[in-house]
Amino acid sequence: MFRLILSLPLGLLLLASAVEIRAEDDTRQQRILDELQQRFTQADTNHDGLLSREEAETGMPRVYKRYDAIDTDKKGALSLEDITDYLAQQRGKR
Ligand SMILES: [Ca+2]
Repeated sequence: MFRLILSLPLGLLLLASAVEIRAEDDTRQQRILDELQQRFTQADTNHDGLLSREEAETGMPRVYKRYDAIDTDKKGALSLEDITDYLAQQRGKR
């Protein structure tokens, strides 16, 4: 087994570890997304699938603070997608 690892081209090894890191990243991201979904559902007290400003203030204060920035089309209600889009956009800026 050890000999097999040694005989693997270095490039392949690097690629394998890169893929592994990538997979860990995806898992982490999925966990964040799951948690976000859960918090969104809890915060959406009238269950219309949208977060009003009032619902955000009570249930997701961090979203509330950035409400205007997230609510790009100014409809006064945020979908989970609005929030994830915003987060993705923020991540892209860094
Ligand atoms: Ca709602």
